[in-house]
Amino acid sequence: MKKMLLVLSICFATILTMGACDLFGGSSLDLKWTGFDDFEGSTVYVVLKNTSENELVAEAETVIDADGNASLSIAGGSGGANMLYYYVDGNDNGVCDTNGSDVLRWETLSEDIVGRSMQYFSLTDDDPAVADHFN
Ligand SMILES: [Ca+2]
Repeated sequence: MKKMLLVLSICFATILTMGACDLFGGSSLDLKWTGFDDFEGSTVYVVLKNTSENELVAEAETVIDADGNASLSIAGGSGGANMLYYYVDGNDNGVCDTNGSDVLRWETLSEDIVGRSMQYFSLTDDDPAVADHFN
């Protein structure tokens, strides 16, 4: 009987673990940005939230390189669709500003996505509501 309970416990724990790894197909989410030539050396701050529960899944940051590119890899978490919010701290003050100095964007991510490449063109596509997720 004890052996059977042990086997059931292991099976249950495995199922729970597998469920927790469903996000991004059980791997990681690879994010890439290009076109940030005017923001070399600035930090990109990222928040990933579960869409249905508005829960924080991950926070991360990366720095824009000399070619205007940035990349980041976020490990898998709980399942479900997610929203990616990010801003480029254009004035390097560590605060998400809505005065035109920072780039404020969001992306919708399906639960099975493994990567997203984003191209920056101009500040005109900014969404000031993104600041609500950082400040
Ligand atoms: Ca700023």
